Amino acid sequence: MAAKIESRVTTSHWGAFRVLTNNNRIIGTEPFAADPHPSQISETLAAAVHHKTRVARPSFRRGWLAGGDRSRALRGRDEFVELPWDEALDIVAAELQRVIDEHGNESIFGGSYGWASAGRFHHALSQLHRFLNVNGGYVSSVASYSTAAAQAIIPHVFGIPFLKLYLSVQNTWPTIARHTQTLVMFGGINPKNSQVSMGGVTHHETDGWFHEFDRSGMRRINISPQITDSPPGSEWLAVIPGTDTALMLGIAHVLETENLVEREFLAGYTTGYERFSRYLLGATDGQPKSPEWAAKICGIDAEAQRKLARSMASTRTLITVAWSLQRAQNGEQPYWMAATLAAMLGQIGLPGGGVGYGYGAIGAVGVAVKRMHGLTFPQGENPVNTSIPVARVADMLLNPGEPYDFNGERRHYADIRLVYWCGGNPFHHHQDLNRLQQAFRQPETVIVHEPWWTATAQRADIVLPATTPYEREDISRALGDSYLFHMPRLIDPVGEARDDYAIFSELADRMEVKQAFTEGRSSEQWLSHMYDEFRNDNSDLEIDIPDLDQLRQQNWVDLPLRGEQFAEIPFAAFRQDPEKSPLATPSGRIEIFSETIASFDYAECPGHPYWQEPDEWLGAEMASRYPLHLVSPQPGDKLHSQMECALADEQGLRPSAIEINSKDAAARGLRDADLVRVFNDRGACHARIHVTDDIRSGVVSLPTGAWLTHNSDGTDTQGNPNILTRDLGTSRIGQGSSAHTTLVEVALLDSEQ
Ligand SMILES: Nc1nc2c(c(=O)[nH]1)N[C@H]1C(S)=C(S)[C@@H](COP(=O)(O)OP(=O)(O)OC[C@H]3O[C@@H](n4cnc5c(=O)[nH]c(N)nc54)[C@H](O)[C@@H]3O)O[C@H]1N2
Ligand SMILES: Nc1nc2c(c(=O)[nH]1)N[C@H]1C(S)=C(S)[C@@H](COP(=O)(O)OP(=O)(O)OC[C@H]3O[C@@H](n4cnc5c(=O)[nH]c(N)nc54)[C@H](O)[C@@H]3O)O[C@H]1N2
Ligand SMILES: [Mo]
Repeated sequence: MAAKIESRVTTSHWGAFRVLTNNNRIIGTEPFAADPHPSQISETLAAAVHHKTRVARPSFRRGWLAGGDRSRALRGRDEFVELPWDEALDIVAAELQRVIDEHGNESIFGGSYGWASAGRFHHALSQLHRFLNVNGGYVSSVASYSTAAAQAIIPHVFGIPFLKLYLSVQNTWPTIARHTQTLVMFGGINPKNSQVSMGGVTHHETDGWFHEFDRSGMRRINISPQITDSPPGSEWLAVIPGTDTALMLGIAHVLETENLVEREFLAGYTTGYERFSRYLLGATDGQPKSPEWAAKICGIDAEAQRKLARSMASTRTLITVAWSLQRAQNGEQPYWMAATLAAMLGQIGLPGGGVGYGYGAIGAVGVAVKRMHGLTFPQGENPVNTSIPVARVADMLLNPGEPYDFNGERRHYADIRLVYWCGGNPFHHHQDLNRLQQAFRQPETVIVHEPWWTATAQRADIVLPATTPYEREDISRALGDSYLFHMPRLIDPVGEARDDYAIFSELADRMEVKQAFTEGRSSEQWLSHMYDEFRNDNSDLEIDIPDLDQLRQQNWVDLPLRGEQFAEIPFAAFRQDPEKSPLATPSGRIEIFSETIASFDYAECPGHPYWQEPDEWLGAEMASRYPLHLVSPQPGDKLHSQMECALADEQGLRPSAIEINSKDAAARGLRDADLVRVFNDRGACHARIHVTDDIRSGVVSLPTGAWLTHNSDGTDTQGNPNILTRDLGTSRIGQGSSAHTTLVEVALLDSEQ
């Protein structure tokens, strides 16, 4: 009997869509009608959910089961043995208990960074954290791969946590459309990226706003190695990667020497400009940061800098900075320098002026929306208070007990014996993956919950099959979005997959902490509980939030929370009266010089914004061997490495395409679609050449997201840029990922390689 086709709406980090099911299978998807620019990412959903790379049953690495030193060196090369769930859970519970008893909870790493899925209850990281918390805690991680350097520097400068600043203290799209005359975009504003947002984005608006900007006659300057980082209609200044701070200093020098600086603003609202300007003018180091000086570094000619500086000073100007700029060595500096430049222009606190961070990076930035209290699954308290900056994971595993510096603190790495990962794919996301592979061979046990045999699952000892969001009921509510979604269970779990919550409940039972973990609630009871709390917490908003049964019936609701009436002008109160509404910095002002940072005594970050040559850039000595700068942006056709299996099946899509300028291609005898080897001293991967003049000469671009697959000589055959990137903290301030600081060479692939 052919069952009839059913169609329900669900949501995801890339937005809502309709899912067609038949006979317990997903057979296709359709766009969500109310979305003006729906994402194409879900087109691969049916293929991915039922893909042969789904983890079917609990799987154990053979060498690990054999005991002894557990042949750790075989991780990633060994076979897996499948076991029934009950036996598997017994083994996992016993192993966790053993490690806790023998080495204590400080030997468990549960940071488990990753985007997991959009539903709020079945959020894999929250589930893992709660489970480890009721078992005595774990070593955690702080900040994110996305914005770690920004999260460290912004509070020193503005006295506001970066997450709050980028979501709530920025000009919104309607204000920008109405007031901004010059939009200066460092790293562009790319609708390809704002396709996604943590927890979802239902209205994809970025393209629409750029049409609006066209109508208002706004002048837009895209300062980026790739013209495609901004929608068409912008001027392009093709900056050399990693040199934006020098360019900003060049512009600042013009403002200062041509007396275009708003001195009153600097005097009333900032601290430390005098000390910074001594550096700017060369009094401290004998080197004025003139446009001529900057031009030699950043590749943008001095006259263009002068013209830009003058027009920034004479019009309402918004400086925007992409998150990518701080994912680089000394990535704190362009963020601080952009704030300083905006302060010199004196437009902070005026509508459509000042500085903004991360427009286009995710859909939630710039949306005029009334904020609500969130919908969260409580993680409980972590009795262990040791954490690492998130991107220092390989450093930690390779250097137990060793000291490191972080934002003014001296810390020590824990001695990790067991790694537990749920909802992330470090063998896609971390830098220098050959080094990570070494690091992952250190602990005694690596446990992963995953729906798919990702690069990380393949390198674990124990892999427990997790459901995808389409196989369980959930609720979603995202920051910056006005929608609430019920996410129905659309199909039964694939293979023997179980929900993370079900897995942890069973483990908690075996470890005698079931009551503490579940509080006696089933998944359904947790959903009602969380949802009731959410409604209560938001009762003061005086809007109609349906009850859970109504939401189940309706599938979704658009709450009256979005619109121009919710647009607030950032720093308006501070501008109005800096005495009455001071910033939460030590001085109460915007800190162009920070005594706090100066007191850390870090050579790479004195007390003011500062240009320092990165170790790898086109001006480095190393560029004689590796003359191409690699940028590794987010992939346009998917979210990170999710559903990669379905794309990898498509003809001609793997290895991934690397963009190269036509001059650089010609110099190497490369033509479109050629297969190449991309390499440096850290590793090599294959890629497919895409020749274009949309990228600056000297720069190549290879997006993230391929599942690392080593061939016999250690080359990645899929095109994952992280086999090439460098695993070094941005600086001792942020200790973030510095993926964009990477030099490589590209050569035609010989048939033997
Ligand atoms: N070179 C370079 N590297 C980068 C970046 C860069 O710009 N350049 N960007 C970095 C940034 S900003 C980020 S955020 C990271 C992203 O890196 P990740 O967040 O690690 O990437 P994802 O592919 O989203 O990984 C999520 C994983 O969770 C799994 N998953 C989904 N739902 C569930 C679930 O319910 N349960 C369980 N157990 N698992 C689930 C998915 O299958 C997937 O494997 O990459 C970083 N890496
Ligand atoms: N479709 C899709 N969208 C995504 C994601 C995804 O996986 N897929 N991931 C999301 C996540 S987790 C994050 S954190 C955001 C990240 O958002 P961003 O950090 O803004 O995005 P990226 O794509 O890493 O980089 C944007 C551009 O920065 C430019 N760039 C690199 N280095 C430099 C530099 O030194 N100077 C200048 N001026 N430009 C430079 C590159 O040309 C690159 O294309 O994207 C989010 N959006
Ligand atoms: Mo990110």
